[in-house]
Amino acid sequence: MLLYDHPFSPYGQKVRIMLREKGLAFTQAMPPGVGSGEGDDYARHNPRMEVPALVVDDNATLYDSTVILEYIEDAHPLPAMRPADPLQRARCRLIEEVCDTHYEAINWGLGEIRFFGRAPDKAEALRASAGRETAQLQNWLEAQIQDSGWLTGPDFGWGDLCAAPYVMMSGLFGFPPRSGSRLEAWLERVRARPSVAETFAEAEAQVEPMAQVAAFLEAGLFKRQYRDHRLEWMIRAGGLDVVLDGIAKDNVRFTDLGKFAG
Ligand SMILES: N[C@@H](CCC(=O)N[C@@H](CS)C(=O)NCC(=O)O)C(=O)O
Repeated sequence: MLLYDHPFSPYGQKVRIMLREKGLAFTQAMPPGVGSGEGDDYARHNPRMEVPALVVDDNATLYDSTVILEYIEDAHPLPAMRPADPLQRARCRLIEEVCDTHYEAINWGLGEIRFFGRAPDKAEALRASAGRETAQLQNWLEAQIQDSGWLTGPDFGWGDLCAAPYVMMSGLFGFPPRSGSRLEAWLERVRARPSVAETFAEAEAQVEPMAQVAAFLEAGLFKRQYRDHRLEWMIRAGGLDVVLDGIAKDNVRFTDLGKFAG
């Protein structure tokens, strides 16, 4: 299998952790022009112009990390990442949904400030908002930890692999779980798994290269994807000007349904 991905993408990390947990071989590639929203060849794989996308065979590419995880679990059921119990299965979906939407948007906003250099005059206020909300979601996640020490069942599984990238990335932005908390202990347990350690190492190695992306944005090589929860976060945190400025400079993008038309 070929996985179009970027090491820093939390959605890509979810997929890589699951593939590694199941011992499935895959190769990784970055789509040409990643971050620009352009590239006809890649649009055939993923009209949303996002990573991850999993090329299953010559005729089938799947995109959206949730869809990809479901496919991997269906096609390669063992070892099972989702427990059999219906309520636990629903909790897997719930944790994944909250993390992919509300949690991801905060880390993405922090990336806009730190790496892409948006709104230097507002950076402090935006960071304060992100820190407050990160703590709220980390409290919520901590309350989901079960007696087993994992999020969704007796063993490491779906909920853990979906939440882990977001909590790890909070740490990269200076908002790790509270010292001595159960969430901090959970993150250490998760990090001890080889699948997670390898995936986190790939993401952490990107922090230094990310220092260059503000210049790439300035040079017009990137158009940042201001979609759904990300857009809401930026506005909610007080960054409406960031959105308007990005539209004026043509360095933000929204979903282009024309890419679905082929
Ligand atoms: N719902 C999608 C979201 C994927 C997504 O937003 N990926 C980001 C990277 S984290 C992306 O590729 N954005 C496009 C861009 O940066 O140009 C999923 O779960 O896979």
